Amino acid sequence: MRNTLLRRAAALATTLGLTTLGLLGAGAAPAQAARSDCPSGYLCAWQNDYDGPMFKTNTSMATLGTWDGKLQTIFNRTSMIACLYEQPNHETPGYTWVEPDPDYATHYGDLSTSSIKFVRTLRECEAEAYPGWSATPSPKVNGFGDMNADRRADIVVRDEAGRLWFLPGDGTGRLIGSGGWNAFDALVRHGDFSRDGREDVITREKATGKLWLYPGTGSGGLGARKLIGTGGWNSMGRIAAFGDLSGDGRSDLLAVEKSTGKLWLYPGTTSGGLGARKLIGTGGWNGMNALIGAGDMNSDGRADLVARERATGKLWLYPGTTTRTLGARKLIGTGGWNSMQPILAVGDSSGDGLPDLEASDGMVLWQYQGLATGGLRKADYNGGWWGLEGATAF
Ligand SMILES: [Ca+2]
Ligand SMILES: [Ca+2]
Ligand SMILES: [Ca+2]
Repeated sequence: MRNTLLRRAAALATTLGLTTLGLLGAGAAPAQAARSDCPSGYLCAWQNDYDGPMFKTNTSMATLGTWDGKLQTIFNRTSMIACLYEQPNHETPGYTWVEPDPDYATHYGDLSTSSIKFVRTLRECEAEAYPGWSATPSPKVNGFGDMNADRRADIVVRDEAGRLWFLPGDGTGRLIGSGGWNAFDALVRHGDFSRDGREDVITREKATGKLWLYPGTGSGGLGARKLIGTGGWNSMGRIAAFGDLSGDGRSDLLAVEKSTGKLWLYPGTTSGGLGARKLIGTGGWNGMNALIGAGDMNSDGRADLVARERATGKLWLYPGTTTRTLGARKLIGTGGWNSMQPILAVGDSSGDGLPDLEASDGMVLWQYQGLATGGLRKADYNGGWWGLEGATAF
């Protein structure tokens, strides 16, 4: 009651233009004192405009008790997105959300909130942080794109909050990186750089231009990282972990040089590092806005590259050759591919032993079945892919 009276005095003082504490007297609260009562790290709410008792919580709540249906003015001083559900137990449909904001509250008119959940990414108000992903087991053991040797093609997703998720292809997901992965502006995999028979992940650190190798553990997780590029990798545009093009049984990395549009091959070495680079594309590669290590798409035993042409939206297959270069390109997508994001090459998801491509139209992930000739056939629906604009999949 005392607080309420002080607030009314403060509000009156504001109306009268008497806004200094001195005029109000010692201990008096300034106007809108109730808002400042909301501690950092909490979501606070009032039934009216900062008037009356204040609700506060810093944990998700399945029911709100006496506050059920009474949260009108919301002040989210947590670091999380608050999902506000019309039903108890975070049931949908019927929810809205309030982004974290240390300074400003949000007003709602007739919202009837009955439960609250705090999440890191908006998608989690009604789904998992990661997309659904289902792959048919391949006849090939330890095939391209299979990080945990269960014959299913796997996907790794970095969510908007910087967490890393492993998707084994059975519809589930598992957290393999608890945070900080937003420090990287390139995340690629495919190929075994650490020479233990398991597929690895390579990342480029945005702030330093360093290149890191995260060795796959064989169960979908990643081991202790190793520095494989001490700096300067920011001068490269797109990079792609590719498979073995140099023909020595080790995996190689491809990178496009921003200033020249040249495509370079960085061969993997016996020590798990990268050797002296070799020019394999003399120019024009800045015109490609996706570079995808796709595995052996044309069934000749050598790893191939898929690239998307920015100007046309076409998808091209660049076959690996016996001379350790890229051969004459072949058109495998006649257009429209610029609207697909991401385009993923994660191995054989259709179960016929041939590598496939996956591409999202922003709502669902479509399977483009790889044909033995290197071509593609739009085949199947592979999972929901909405609300992931801020995510990176590879
Ligand atoms: Ca797998
Ligand atoms: Ca090939
Ligand atoms: Ca296939």
